[in-house]
Amino acid sequence: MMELVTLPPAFGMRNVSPFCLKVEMLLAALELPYTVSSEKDPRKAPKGKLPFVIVDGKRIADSELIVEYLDETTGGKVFAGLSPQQKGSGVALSRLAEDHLYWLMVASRWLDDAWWPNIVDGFFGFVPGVLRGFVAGLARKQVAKTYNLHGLGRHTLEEQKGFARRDLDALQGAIPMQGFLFSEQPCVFDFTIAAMLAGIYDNQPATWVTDIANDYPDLRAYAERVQETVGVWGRK
Ligand SMILES: N[C@@H](CCC(=O)N[C@@H](CS)C(=O)NCC(=O)O)C(=O)O
Repeated sequence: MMELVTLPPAFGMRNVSPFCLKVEMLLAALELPYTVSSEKDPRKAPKGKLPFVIVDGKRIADSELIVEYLDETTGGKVFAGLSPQQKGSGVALSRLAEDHLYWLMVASRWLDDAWWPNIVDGFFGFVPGVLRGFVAGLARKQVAKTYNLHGLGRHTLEEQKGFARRDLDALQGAIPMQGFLFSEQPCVFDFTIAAMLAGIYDNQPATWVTDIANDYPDLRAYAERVQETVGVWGRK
């Protein structure tokens, strides 16, 4: 049986990582037996990030590589029925969600001074009191550096908000008003986008990205539809 290793619950969410939630949704949709465990320190993961899965004693890290593994081991079930055009659009939308919108969500949690105490409690509660602020502060510096290297961190907050709006506009334009991206059932690309949106809509309290996303009720409805269909929710 596969073990999915995710972050522990935080910010009112059972599964706070969109990458972990995507894999969980896919495992449920494929009706594969799995267990979920948590690791509070991502540095202990094979590539320093979550999720990873443990299968037959082997650890596979990175949600996309896990998806590839699941496709191979189920005889192509993950991408079954998707045309090359649909796969192309799905990968492009996933990159938008996971490599761009994600970083805006991360910044809205980690780099907003008003939200920062939630990070300290939610992610660093396990660190003994005297060290907690110090360890959390070091991690925050790392996030700020990564955000800057990405490029998004070089913009004013107003400009970052503009980038978030354009990402959400693009997603809103791409998703259908009913049903799912490419067929009557959600596919892995629906899981990718819905998991990212769940993290934005359901984290408590709202971040500035949540506030912007609240202007897109169709995206919220879509994220709910995907979670309900597969029976896996990010929130508690
Ligand atoms: N490309 C990776 C991204 C995973 C990722 O960024 N996970 C975050 C949690 S949402 C993480 O573990 N961050 C810890 C860190 O970067 O130190 C995947 O698809 O699995």
